[in-house]
Amino acid sequence: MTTVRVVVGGAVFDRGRLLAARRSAPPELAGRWELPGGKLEPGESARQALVRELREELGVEVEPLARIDGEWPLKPPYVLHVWTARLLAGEVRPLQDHDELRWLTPDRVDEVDWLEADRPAVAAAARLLTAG
Ligand code: DCM
Repeated sequence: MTTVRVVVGGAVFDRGRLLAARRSAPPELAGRWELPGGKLEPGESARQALVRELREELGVEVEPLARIDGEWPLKPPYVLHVWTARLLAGEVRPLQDHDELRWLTPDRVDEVDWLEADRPAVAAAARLLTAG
């Protein structure tokens, strides 16, 4: 029996915009856009993993806010969970795994080529931003 393993992605909000990150690796995902994040390590909560991953990948501190309902399949045994998060301090920089970052207003989230798994959560995040 295989237990699913969680990858946590962050819908990072700042001043009414959503952060999109373009992957630089692996080759089959490079150039596609995602909600940045990564795999939970043993003993870690989703909130802890998100804080750690965004510190490593983007050099910023975030505060996870709430989970977006749903769970989306990735390459087995992984599933994607998404949390909204607020930028606490600093400027995002692509330190690891990404080669471009973009802040998108909710009416413009469709302008980048999101990984399939991320699309429902991106749409939900855009609705949250629009609702204010
Ligand atoms: N992944 C994804 N969407 C995200 C984060 C990750 O589809 N927002 C996928 C890409 C990889 C896997 O999850 O196949 C593991 O991600 P990573 O390589 O960043 O640990």
